[in-house]
Amino acid sequence: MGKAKHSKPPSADAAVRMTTAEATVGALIAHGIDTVYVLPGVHNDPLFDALFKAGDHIRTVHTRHEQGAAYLALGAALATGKPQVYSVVPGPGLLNSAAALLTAYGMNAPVLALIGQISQSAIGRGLGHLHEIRDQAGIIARLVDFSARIRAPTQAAALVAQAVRAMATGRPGPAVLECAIDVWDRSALAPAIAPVLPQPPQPIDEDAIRDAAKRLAAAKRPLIVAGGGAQDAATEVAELSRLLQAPVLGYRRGRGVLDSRDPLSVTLPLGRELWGEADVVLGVGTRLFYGYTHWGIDEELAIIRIDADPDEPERFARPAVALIGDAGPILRRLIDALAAHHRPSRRADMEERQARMRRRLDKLAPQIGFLDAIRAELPEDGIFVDEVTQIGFAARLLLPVYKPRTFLSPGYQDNLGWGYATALGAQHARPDVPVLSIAGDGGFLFTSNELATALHHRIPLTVVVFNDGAFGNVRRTQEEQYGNRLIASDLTNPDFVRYAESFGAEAERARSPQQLRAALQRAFKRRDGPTLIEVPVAAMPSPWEFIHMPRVRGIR
Ligand SMILES: Cc1ncc(C[n+]2csc(CCOP(=O)(O)OP(=O)(O)O)c2C)c(N)n1
Ligand SMILES: [Mg+2]
Repeated sequence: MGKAKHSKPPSADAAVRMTTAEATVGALIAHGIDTVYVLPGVHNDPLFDALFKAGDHIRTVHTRHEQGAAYLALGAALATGKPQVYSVVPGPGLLNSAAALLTAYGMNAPVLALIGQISQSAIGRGLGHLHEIRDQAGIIARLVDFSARIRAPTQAAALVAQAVRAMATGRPGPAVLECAIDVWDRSALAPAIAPVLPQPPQPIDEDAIRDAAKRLAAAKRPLIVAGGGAQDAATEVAELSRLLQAPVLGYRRGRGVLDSRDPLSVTLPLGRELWGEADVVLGVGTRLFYGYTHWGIDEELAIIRIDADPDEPERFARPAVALIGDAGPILRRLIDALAAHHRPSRRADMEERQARMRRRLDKLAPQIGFLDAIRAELPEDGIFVDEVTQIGFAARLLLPVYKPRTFLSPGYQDNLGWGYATALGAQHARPDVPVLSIAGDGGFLFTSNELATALHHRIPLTVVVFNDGAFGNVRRTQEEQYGNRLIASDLTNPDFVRYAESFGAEAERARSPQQLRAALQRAFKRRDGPTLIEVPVAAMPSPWEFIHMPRVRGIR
């Protein structure tokens, strides 16, 4: 798109004269960053010029709102597991992107934000410069664990390297680099290639491995709980689960760690039932939030935690054993220590339990009909992007998920409206597989303006909008718990098909699961642009009895 096609990659030779912006872009490229999701503005003009000059070595994808830029980066990070970058102007640009940054923090997603600043000498003086915001660095420091301001060209490469390393060290998560409007184009002799900092070594606590292995070997009813931190340790989780015949509970961010077709793979509410019976729970990359806060623990239950964040295991209560570091290598050590272990198959028992629970969940029949249509058409490695909507809540419980990183769910922020733009980023970063975004009529309009981005950058994302004419979740609560005093929950919607078509997208309406299947078939064949499918729906049965469930064991 008008970019220089033959500019050279930054050379590995000695220092050359370059601007802060050029050094930053060179460092991003050296760290394997191939895309920057952006919304430009005067504070960052030199950065954009450096991106232009970098030619094909880095793509620039501009969105229609800063929240879109940040969500696209988040979606790309979640779909690939690799660091992703977005850039926006300071003040309102930063704040517009902040909900996505907050979500990236909650999901431990490696999203690097490059945020502009007013001129270096004016920062903190309250003079009223364009986009000035009081204590921007302080606001940022509340949102992410690693942040810094680039104050000179010679600092740029090293700070990018530090930010990228910080995003992958300990608890992973987002990072922010600020740079002042007058620093971006300051030039100096700077190292041409940023040093990629090695990850610090992660020694594994062998005593803790022995202790954990002993407890797991002796456990009569072990349960594994997998969270977002287990997504890259799926092979090891599956192996350990097989060895111990231990069910694996994955909900929201833990879906897809163990293939749903394995009878040991469970979601809620079966996970709660198993939690109630367990004598040892192994939490892998999860806060164990539901277990600790809803279902309860007692003296018969020993908890073993594997977590990248050394502070995490003791947040609720001290576990029996804590193993700190990457889940994969730690699980591998546990598997080695348990190699001689053999247990009778739990298949028959688990199949019986799954069938029994499924009969209860059949109460969600309208949602299941649509989920079945989706699963039938979305390929095994296709990516499903969840939303805070009835089909999403049901998907977390019921959609079969076959592979890690194919079910993207917003974690504990559960922020309405994240879905469409996040899915766009996932689809942009993974053009090789279809990505399906679902949304309610409420959530979709939060980022539906990014349909223009999908068209502009030819991102072949499919979205299904389930339209009940309401913030349905809120309305149902008002009906059931507040004497039907309905307030602020009815919606006036556009004609979604004509709306999407007006952007140039393909769009159609599907009125049944059968029609949805046929529409999805057509949509997934299209690889040159976006599709919207509107599904008009009635109010749906509540999923909450399967999500917020009472205590199953003792007082904490
Ligand atoms: C950022 C944010 N704002 C508000 C909410 C509260 N909230 C949860 S569900 C919901 C309504 C969702 O409506 P819609 O997207 O149409 O889905 P439906 O429940 O109708 O299927 C709202 C407002 C939220 N979770 N996140
Ligand atoms: Mg709705």
